[in-house]
Amino acid sequence: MKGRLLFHLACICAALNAVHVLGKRSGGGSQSYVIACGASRRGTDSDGRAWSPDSKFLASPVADSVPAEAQSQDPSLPSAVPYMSARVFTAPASYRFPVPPTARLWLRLHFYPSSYSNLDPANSYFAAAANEFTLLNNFSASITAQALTQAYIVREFSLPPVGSGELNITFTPSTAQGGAYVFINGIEIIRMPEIFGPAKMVGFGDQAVAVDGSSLQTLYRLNVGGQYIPPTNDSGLTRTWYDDTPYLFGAAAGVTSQPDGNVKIRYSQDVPEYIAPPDVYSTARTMGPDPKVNQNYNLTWVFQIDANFTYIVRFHFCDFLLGKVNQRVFDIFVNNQTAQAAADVIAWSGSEGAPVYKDFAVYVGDGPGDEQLWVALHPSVSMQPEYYDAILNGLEIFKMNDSNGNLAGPNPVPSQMLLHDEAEADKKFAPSGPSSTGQVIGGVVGGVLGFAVVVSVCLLMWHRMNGASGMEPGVGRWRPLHGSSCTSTASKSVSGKSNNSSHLTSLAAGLCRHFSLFEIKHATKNFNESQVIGVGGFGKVYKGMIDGGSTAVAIKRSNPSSEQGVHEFQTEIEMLSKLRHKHLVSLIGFCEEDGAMILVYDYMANGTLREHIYRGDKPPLSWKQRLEICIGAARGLHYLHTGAKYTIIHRDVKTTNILLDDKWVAKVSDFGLSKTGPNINQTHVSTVVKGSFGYLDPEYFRRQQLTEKSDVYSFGVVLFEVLCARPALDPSLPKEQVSLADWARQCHRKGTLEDIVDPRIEGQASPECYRKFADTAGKCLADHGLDRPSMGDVLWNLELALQLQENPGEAANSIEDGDGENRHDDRHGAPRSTAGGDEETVVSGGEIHDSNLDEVFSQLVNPRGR
Ligand SMILES: *[C@@H]1O[C@H](CO)[C@@H](O)[C@H](O)[C@H]1NC(C)=O
Ligand SMILES: *[C@@H]1O[C@H](CO)[C@@H](O)[C@H](O)[C@H]1NC(C)=O
Ligand SMILES: *[C@@H]1O[C@H](CO)[C@@H](O)[C@H](O)[C@H]1NC(C)=O
Ligand SMILES: *[C@@H]1O[C@H](CO)[C@@H](O)[C@H](O)[C@H]1NC(C)=O
Ligand SMILES: *[C@@H]1O[C@H](CO)[C@@H](O)[C@H](O)[C@H]1NC(C)=O
Ligand SMILES: *[C@@H]1O[C@H](CO)[C@@H](O)[C@H](O)[C@H]1NC(C)=O
Ligand SMILES: *[C@@H]1O[C@H](CO)[C@@H](O)[C@H](O)[C@H]1NC(C)=O
Ligand SMILES: *[C@@H]1O[C@H](CO)[C@@H](O)[C@H](O)[C@H]1NC(C)=O
Ligand SMILES: *[C@@H]1O[C@H](CO)[C@@H](O)[C@H](O)[C@H]1NC(C)=O
Ligand SMILES: *[C@@H]1O[C@H](CO)[C@@H](O)[C@H](O)[C@H]1NC(C)=O
Ligand SMILES: CC(=O)N[C@H]1CO[C@H](CO)[C@@H](O)[C@@H]1O
Repeated sequence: MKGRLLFHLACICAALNAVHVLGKRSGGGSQSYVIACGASRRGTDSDGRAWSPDSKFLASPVADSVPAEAQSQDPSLPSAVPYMSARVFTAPASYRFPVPPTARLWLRLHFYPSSYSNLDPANSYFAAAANEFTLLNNFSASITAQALTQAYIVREFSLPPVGSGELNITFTPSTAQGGAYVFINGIEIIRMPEIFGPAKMVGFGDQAVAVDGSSLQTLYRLNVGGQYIPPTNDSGLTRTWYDDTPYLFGAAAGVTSQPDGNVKIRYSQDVPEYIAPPDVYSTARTMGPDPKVNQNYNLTWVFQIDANFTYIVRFHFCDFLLGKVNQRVFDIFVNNQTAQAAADVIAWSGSEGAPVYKDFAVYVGDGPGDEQLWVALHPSVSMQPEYYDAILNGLEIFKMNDSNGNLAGPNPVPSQMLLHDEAEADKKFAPSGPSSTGQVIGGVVGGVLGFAVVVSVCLLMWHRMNGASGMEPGVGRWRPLHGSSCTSTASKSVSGKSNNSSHLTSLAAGLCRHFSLFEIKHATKNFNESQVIGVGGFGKVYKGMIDGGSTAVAIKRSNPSSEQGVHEFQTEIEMLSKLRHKHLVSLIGFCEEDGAMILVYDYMANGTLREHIYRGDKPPLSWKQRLEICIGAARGLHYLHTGAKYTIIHRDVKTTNILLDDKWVAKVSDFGLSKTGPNINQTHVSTVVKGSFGYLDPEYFRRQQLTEKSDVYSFGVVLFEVLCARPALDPSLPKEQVSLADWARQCHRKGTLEDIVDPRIEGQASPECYRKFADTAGKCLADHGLDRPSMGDVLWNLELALQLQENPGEAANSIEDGDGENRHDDRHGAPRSTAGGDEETVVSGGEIHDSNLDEVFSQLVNPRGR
């Protein structure tokens, strides 16, 4: 099914492992269950944690249950276990687990909506109950995952002690929907200490709500002012803590702080370590240094929640900066009511570095605006503290079961825009009624992570392509960007809810993630120079950490004033969102708030190819590594030229646009200058000359006619750069050597090329391999595009070179056979004797903007007059 297949084309976002599980320190022991449903044998997940098969816990007899395998594996799944197997029920069915009768339990349910046994995930609606508690009702994992733009969902519940010692988890397909069925991928049952006590009811004086007999669902768990904490770093309860920034309201975000050096968090009997790990208490958000500013604003977080439930809001505090009473006193508001006046952390905890937590309960009814929970802090001016400031270290929000023992809320409503995009691509999801509010309730993992948006790339692209008649590049295909409507809080962008973005947003948001400017600033430490990893014509590239510091990304920020930048920004989003290939850099998302034009990419740990060849203090790459990198880059370019519906010409192939990931896989980047190539009736695209000096195809330069052979030329320069370890243009050298392209070609012709080969790889290349490589590079630099090989030919020859390197004798004969005749790919094997066919084309009147151009041009165009 197309939709499923395309699922995999979705942005490859963070391979965030939200589902690390039981920490080694957990006291769970034999009373914990970690079950992979539908699995036939024990399996291990990516953390090395063992998941057992579920069959022996099924309450027999279960005639209507089948184990099933997911038909496809989404790239953002943290691990095949437990998500790739499932148990499917078409009738009510139960699991039974013997449990300790006096202990509170975590129950985590894992769902990966995919096609099991050819069933459509969109038809799966079901209820889940744990003994007398209803956990889920009319639950659609598919809709929920879609709304949260996640591939999989984890729901975390905390159940009160089960007196009978037997936990009965029952799944029931919804009868309201025809053909409904249940699927479940994983179940965890983990013993936990009783961490809940009575919680003060906000707005009811000292009245408290007892939590002991109730079940709770974790909605949010934040390490305020700090970073993502994986379950393995939790203090034994395998919880996941997230960064709070997506939930901050408004522009006033306060400041984050950490203790100087190693302040030891002093746990006590009242606040033992399992309440929250040291990482939570040792980072905080405060309001900032200016008392006047602080008096005039509230430090505020906003959360999406379900109406008609009571919520427990747990505040974690630990002051490691101030140590005296009445230095920092503040009021705590929950849903605009005073939950606590004159909170003084030191007065509560007794000393600096001692943690303390406070629980408040609030009932959220069914009025307008009641799907939100507001949490705010403000200095207690009336107490006249030494500093007008507030502090918060951690925040947890739990939903309590209602008086019927129910915890289930409605399915979230995916944004209309997403639905529209998806419906166009694949009629799989029917829009589910009107929605303006769209309550997006994350599970504990849920609301927090913005995963790959699961939409169809290709059909969308088709629509666009079909809509764009003719192939005049860049004309009328994009409307100008507006300063953008994206002034919403970051949480909206995380849940993919903004519904009125510019044209670009609505197209591209369906394809990848939309970041708020705030998220980007947070990720880059407010565009701190220390984060800069590159500078290009487009602007600066920063390294950033997103998703609470768990994922490294490269953030490219354009210069907002440049008109050309806007166009290239659009081009790049358009190009990249259509293209997915192992050897092309993946776009994760973008931000276009407040005129900012920011692109977020996969972070390439090993930087540019150039810095590994020269101009870097990196250890030199071996010959074979270089060859493999060239092959990877050639593959990426070959895909650009032939893999998409239209030829795409990169136009700026160079060693700084070939990036290397942590496994040394080469990825072509920077599509800002790309153009779609000529259609069948044209042989070239006329255009203003762009590109980088030293790599520019002289034919393109002369005639301003762009063909994919211009990329081949530039790639030839790259090949020589790799071989000789010197820049494409080096003005410090004698005149005839300035241009690598000219010099290398000359040397190659004279047979002296070996003299300029990088001495650090001397002796590493077999003679046959070296010759093949040099010949291929030389051919790429042919004066006339038609005399140059296609990218497919280049790729093939480089692969041959690699073979010759590895098996010098064996492949020798196949060279001559293979080279000229045996291979012709359909589009590029055209006989080369048809040269001259494009002579009649008129040179277009593109202007050359660069004032230095003539000077450089004279260096570039060689005197032999090609
Ligand atoms: C489990 O609970 C369901 C629903 O509450 C009930 O129908 C079923 O009989 C129970 N099964 C066992 C084995 O207790
Ligand atoms: C988890 O803990 C380990 C060991 O203390 C530490 O090296 C690692 O950085 C921590 N990871 C995170 C995400 O905090
Ligand atoms: C909340 O409860 C009221 C009264 O029982 C009911 O009318 C309303 O439909 C409920 N709202 C939701 C969202 O369940
Ligand atoms: C709290 O107040 C803000 C405005 O200050 C308002 O927008 C919001 O809806 C209020 N929240 C609740 C839950 O009443
Ligand atoms: C802070 O929030 C409270 C409760 O919503 C509100 O009464 C107060 O006016 C707010 N203060 C500021 C400065 O916004
Ligand atoms: C949650 O359910 C239990 C058992 O049905 C019940 O005793 C308790 O009062 C419920 N909690 C709330 C807050 O209604
Ligand atoms: C079940 O959920 C779907 C999707 O949210 C909704 O359209 C439908 O009305 C719900 N059915 C019932 C019986 O609540
Ligand atoms: C979406 O649009 C509706 C009106 O069409 C508006 O009421 C709502 O606030 C918008 N939501 C967002 C997040 O912009
Ligand atoms: C979206 O924004 C545009 C201009 O910013 C406005 O004219 C239009 O009414 C908005 N649409 C909705 C549904 O809010
Ligand atoms: C190519 O030219 C032919 C004849 O002029 C025309 O019918 C056809 O539509 C053109 N194809 C494209 C892709 O422009
Ligand atoms: C030179 C360099 O940055 N090398 C890194 C390439 O990537 C691997 C894996 O991340 C690192 O271990 C190297 O240090």
